[in-house]
Amino acid sequence: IEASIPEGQRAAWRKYSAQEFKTKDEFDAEVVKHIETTLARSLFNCDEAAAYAGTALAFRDRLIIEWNRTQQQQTNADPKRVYYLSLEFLMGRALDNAMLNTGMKDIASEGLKDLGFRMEDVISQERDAALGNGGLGRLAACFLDSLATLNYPAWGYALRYRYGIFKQEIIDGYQVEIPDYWLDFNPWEFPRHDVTVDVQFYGNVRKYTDDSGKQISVWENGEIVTAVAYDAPIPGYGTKTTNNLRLWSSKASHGEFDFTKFNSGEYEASVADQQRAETISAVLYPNDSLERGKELRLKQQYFWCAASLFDIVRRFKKSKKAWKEFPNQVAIQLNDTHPTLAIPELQRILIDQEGLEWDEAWSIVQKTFGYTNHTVLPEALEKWSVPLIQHLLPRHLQIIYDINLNFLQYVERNFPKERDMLSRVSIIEESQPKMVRMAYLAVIGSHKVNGVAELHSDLIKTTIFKDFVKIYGPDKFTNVTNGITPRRWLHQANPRLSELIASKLGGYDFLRDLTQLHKLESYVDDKEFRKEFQEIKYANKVRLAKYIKEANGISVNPSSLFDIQVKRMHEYKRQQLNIFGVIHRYLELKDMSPEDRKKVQPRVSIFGGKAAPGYWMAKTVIHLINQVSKVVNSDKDIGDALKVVFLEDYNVSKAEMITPASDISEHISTAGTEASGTSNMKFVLNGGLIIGTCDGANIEITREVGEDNIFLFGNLSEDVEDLRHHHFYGDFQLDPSLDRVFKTIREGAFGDAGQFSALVNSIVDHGDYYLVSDDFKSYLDTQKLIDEAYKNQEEWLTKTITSVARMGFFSSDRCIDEYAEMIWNVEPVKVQGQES
Ligand code: 475
Repeated sequence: IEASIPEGQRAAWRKYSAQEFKTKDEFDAEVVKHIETTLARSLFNCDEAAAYAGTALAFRDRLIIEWNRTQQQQTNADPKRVYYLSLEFLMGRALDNAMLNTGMKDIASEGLKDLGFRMEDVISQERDAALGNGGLGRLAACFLDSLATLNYPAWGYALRYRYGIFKQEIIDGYQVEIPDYWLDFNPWEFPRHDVTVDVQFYGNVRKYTDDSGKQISVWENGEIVTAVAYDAPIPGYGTKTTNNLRLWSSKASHGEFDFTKFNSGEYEASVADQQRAETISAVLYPNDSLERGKELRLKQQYFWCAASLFDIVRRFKKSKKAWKEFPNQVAIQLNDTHPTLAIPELQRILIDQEGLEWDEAWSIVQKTFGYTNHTVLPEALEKWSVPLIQHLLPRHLQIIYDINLNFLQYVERNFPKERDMLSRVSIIEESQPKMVRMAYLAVIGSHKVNGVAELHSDLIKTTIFKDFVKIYGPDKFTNVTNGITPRRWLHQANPRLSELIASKLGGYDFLRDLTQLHKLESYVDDKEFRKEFQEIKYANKVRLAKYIKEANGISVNPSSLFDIQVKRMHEYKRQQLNIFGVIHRYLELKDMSPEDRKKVQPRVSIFGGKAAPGYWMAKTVIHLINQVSKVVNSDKDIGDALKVVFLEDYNVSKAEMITPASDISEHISTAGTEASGTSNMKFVLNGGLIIGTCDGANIEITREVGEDNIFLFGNLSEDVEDLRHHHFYGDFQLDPSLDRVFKTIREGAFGDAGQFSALVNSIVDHGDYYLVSDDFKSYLDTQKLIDEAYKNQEEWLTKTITSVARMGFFSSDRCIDEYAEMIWNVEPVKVQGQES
C-alpha cells in the first residue's frame, strides 16, 4: 500500500520535520520535555534514574531521525546489504555510546550540569543490555559498531529475550542466579507492531503433482506463532550512518484458531497457547560453548531464522529483481551454527513458495551464506536429533535429507575410492537416534567458512572440517582474526588514555583508524608522556580498588600488581590453574620470614565471570576462589602481599571499568581450545600485559607487540593430543607443587575438602584433560618472571606503551573490512546529513 503523502502536502511536513538538537539549550529542552511529558515527572521528583531516562529519550529521538534517514537513503541506493544473524548481541549500555557516536557528549554534559546532574551518575543508571553469554555475543556487538562506523548497509537480527543472561550473586561463596528482567524501561527499542511474520511449527507435509507434472510440497496444519519486530538503532562513530538491529519477540498469532477456542469458552486453553508462544523469546540460554539439545532452543533458532529470512526476502522482493540477483543483493553471515536452519529455510522459500528449481535455488543459497566457526570444543558443536526436527520442522528435515543426498552423490563422484568418507561427512550421523550435524550443514550451505584467529582457522581445517577441505579445496576456508571496537574499549572505557593519545596524535582520528597508534612509539621515551601514561593507569587502578572496597569490602593497595582474569568460567579457560597458582603463592608466603615477605612484589588476584547454571565444575571453581579469598585476605601474616578478589556479576559495563586497571591479565586456556579470545586485546590496548598460552589470538598479539612484551608459557597445541594420550595410558606425574596445593586443600585449609574433591580428582584421577598439571610449573615460573619484571617499573612502562602502540591490527574495523572484501563483497553507502 502506498502510504506516501501527496506532493502538494509535503511542504508542511518538511517545515515541521523532526530536528536533531544541536545546542545545549535544545538538548535541555528535549530532556525536560521528556521528563515532564513522557515520564510524567517534574523538577520536584526528578532523581538520577529520571535524568537518565530523559537524557536517553532525547538521544533516542536523535538516533531515530538519523536511523530513518539512513534507511531511506539505503533504500534509494539499493545496495547489497549484510545481514548478521546472531542469537546473541552483548551490547552493554547504549547511552554513552550514543553520545560519543553522535559527537554530542560535551553538550549533553554541560546541559545535564544545568539541570543539576553529573554525567557519570546519569550514565551509570543504565542497565546493561545483556543478550549474550560471552565472547561470541560481544563480538557481534563490536561488529555492529564497526559496520555502522564504516558505512556498510547492514542489519543485525536476533531475538528480543525478555530475560538476558542471569545476574550473578555470590552468597556464602556460591554462585546464585537471579533472573535478568531488563525491559522495565528500555528507551533504545522501537516496537514495530506493524512488522510481523507468522512462523509455523509442527504440522505435516502434503505432496502432490501439479498439472505440469511438477512435484509440489505443502507444509500445513502447523501451529502459528507471530514474530513482532523491535528495532534498536546502531549509530556509527563520526558518520551519519545509523543501522538497525532487529529483535524478534514472539506472541500468539491472532488466527481463527485462537478465536475459536476463546469463543467456545476455552479461555484457559487460549491463554495457555498465548503463554506457550511467548515462551519462545522469553529467555537467553545461559550456556557458553555448550549445547544441550533442548526443544525450546531449537524453536528459538527456527523462529528467529524464519522471521529474519522472511524479512530479508520481503525487502529483496520490493526491488523487483530476478532471483538470480539475490546473492548480489544479500549477504547473510551465520554467527556460529545457531542460525544454520536459515539454510534449509531459504531453500524452502525458493523451491516451495517461489517455484524455483532445486539446483537454481541451491546455487543462490550457497552464494548467500557465510559461516563463522567460534569453537572446536566437541561439546559445543550443535547436533539436533532427527526425530525432534521431524516433529518440529517436517519440511525442513526433508530438505536437509535432499541437501545431504546431493552432497554425498557429489562426494561419491569425486572421491570414488574413499568409501568411509561418505559416513564421515554425512550431515546425518548414523547414531541412535540419528543426529543432524549442524556445522556440516553450515559448511555445505555456505560459500565461505571462517575461523576467528589464525591458529583456530588452521585447526578447523585439520580437525573438524578436514574432509571438507579435501572436498571443496582450501579456498572455501579462511581466517578473519577477531577484533574489538576502539570506541567502546578505548575511548569509553579509558577516556583519559584516549585523550592522552589524541593529544599526541593530533586528534581522535585513531578511533577510526587504529593503526595510527603506531605513532605512539616515538613517545616511548618522552618523559612527560610516560608520566601521564603511568598516572592514568594508577588512577584506573584506584577506581577499581574503590569499587572492590564497596562491592567486596576488601581493601587493596593500588600500588600492588593487579592480576586479572575475567571471562566466562570454563574448565578449558583454566581459572583453576590460576587459583591453584594463587594457593601456591600463599603457601610460599607462609613459608617465608616476615622480613622476606616484605620483599615480595605485592599482588592482587582478581577474578570475575559467570558459570553456566548447570556446570558443576565451573561453579566449584568459583566456590574455591571465594574460599581462598576469605582465608588469604584475613590472614594477618599476609597483609598486602596477596589479596584475592572475586568480582560478582561480571558484565560489559563492569568490563569497561575493570579492563583499564590491569597490570597483568590471564588468558591461559589449554593450547588449541580458545578460538581467539577478545578480552586479551582489550587489556593490552589499555596498557596491561598478558600472561598467556600459545592459543587463539594470543599468538597474533605476540607477533604484533613482540615476544618481549608478553609472558607466554605452557605446552603447545600440537603437543596436547600426545599428552592426553599419555595420561590416558597411565603415564601421569602430578606436578610436585600442585601436589602440595592439593594436600592443602584436602587438609581443609579452604573449608570442607569434600566440596573440591571432584575438581582435584579431575586432575589426579581422571586424566587431567585440560593439562593443568603439565602446565603448572611453567605457569609458576612465568609468574615469577612477572614479579621480577614488575619491580622495574620503567621497563614495565616501556613494555606497556610499546604494546599499546602496536595494537592497531586488533580493531574490529579491520575485521569488518576483511569480511566485506573476502566474504560479503559489499561496498559502503555514504549517508548524507540533514540539510539545514
Ligand atoms: C570463543 N559461545 C572465543 C569468541 O569469536 C572467541 C554461545 C552459545 C552457545 C554455545 N556457545 C556460545 C561461544 O561459543 C563463544 O563465545 N565462543 C567464543 O567466541 C568470538 O573469541 O575464543 O570461545
